[in-house]
Amino acid sequence: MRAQVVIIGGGPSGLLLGQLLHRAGIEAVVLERKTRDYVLGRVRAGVLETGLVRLMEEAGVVGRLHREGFVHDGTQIAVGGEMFHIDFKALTGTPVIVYGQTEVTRDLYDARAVAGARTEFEVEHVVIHDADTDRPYVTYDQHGDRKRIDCDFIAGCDGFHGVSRQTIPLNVRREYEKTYPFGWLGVLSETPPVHDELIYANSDRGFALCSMRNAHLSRYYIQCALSDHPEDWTDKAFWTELKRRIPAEMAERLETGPAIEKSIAPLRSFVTEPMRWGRLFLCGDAAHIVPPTGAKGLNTAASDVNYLYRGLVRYYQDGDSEGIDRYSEKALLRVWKAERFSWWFSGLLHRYPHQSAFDLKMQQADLAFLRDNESQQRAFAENYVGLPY
Ligand code: RFL
Ligand code: PHB
Repeated sequence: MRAQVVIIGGGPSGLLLGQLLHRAGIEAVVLERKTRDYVLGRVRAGVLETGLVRLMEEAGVVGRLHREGFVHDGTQIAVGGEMFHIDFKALTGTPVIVYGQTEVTRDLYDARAVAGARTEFEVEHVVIHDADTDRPYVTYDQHGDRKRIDCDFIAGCDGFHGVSRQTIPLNVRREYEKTYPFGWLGVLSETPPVHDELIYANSDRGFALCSMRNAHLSRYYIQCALSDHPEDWTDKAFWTELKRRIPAEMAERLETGPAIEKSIAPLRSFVTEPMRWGRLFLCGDAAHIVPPTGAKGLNTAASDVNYLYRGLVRYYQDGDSEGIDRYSEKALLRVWKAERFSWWFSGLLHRYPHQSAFDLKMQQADLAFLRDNESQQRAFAENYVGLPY
């Protein structure tokens, strides 16, 4: 079998790229290791930059997002008992949209089904062959059969644990990594959000985040030890700890309820360079990871998709390979800025095991500068709403 592009991974990067290419008349097959329901069951990001929303518009998949997504003109930062507001709209003219990654993925799967585009689920042992030649192909097992797809290009959208990045030889690939000495314990609950904006909280007991999915569904996180397990945390213990980390006024207002999902994610910063090897292009978590502070993971995946999609369209429509030749360079320039912002914002809000009294003073001064200085707030807002593509 043949396709113009084989996309490995049916997460948000792979699906968005597939839908954009489909609209441009470029045929792409998506290979996904899990089932559709499994992919849709993963609770992850919740804040979309307008760049991602525009790509969803271009992909023709934006109806529900505009109806059900919440426009957020700013965010709250809590320090001890106090809160201050950063007004994205006033500082940058741009808001962000709160709409779950699960919903983005569901909309893209639905659009793929309507378009009749091919998605192969439950594929195993995906192997990329001859990516450094003009005739690459991909093999995989599905329900006991070994299959092969010949193609022009391969998009590695298979996340951090996928096969695509590993296919790039070690003497070509350079990896940069930082791990953090804590994780985030996340809870989803069918309760109204405590505030109409997100609250990022720095407290003596560690970081907390109050987020949401809609008017009846809240998402909360607290910094936890890497050795913790979700089962160690009863709902009661979670709510008690969250309340201690947010301003008293918010703690009083917080409505608690049973957790309908509870999970722990470790925090990591990671980048691989280059993001292209021959006819293989890496997109999203396959190439880079950010800590979730600042909600850049999904959004940075989308900016990669933007560059690759435009590069492929230029190649197929005009025979011009400049876009794909410069893909890695352009994507990485923006990736590193998102890495810097997520790393800085994580450092601003968390408690670290060996933080000295001096380190704490630096954190407090950094927070006070953000609270009091409009230029700093503007720089923050520009990064949060998303740097231009
Ligand atoms: P994904 O979403 O990991 O999707 C990759 C897809 O590839 C499939 N796959 C394979 N398919 C075929 N063959 C193989 N060999 C394969 N190996 C893997 C997988 O099953 C999967 O369906 O990557 P993508 O599309 O690049 O999207 C990136 C985003 O998902 C990611 O950046 C964010 O979700 C990161 N992230 C968060 N970002 C935020 O902005 N805010 C958050 O609150 C947030 N929470 C999270 C997160 C990531 C998490 N992970 C990865 C553990 C919470 C968690 C738990
Ligand atoms: C979320 O709603 O899951 C969320 C929001 C903002 C973040 C991270 C996660 O920075």
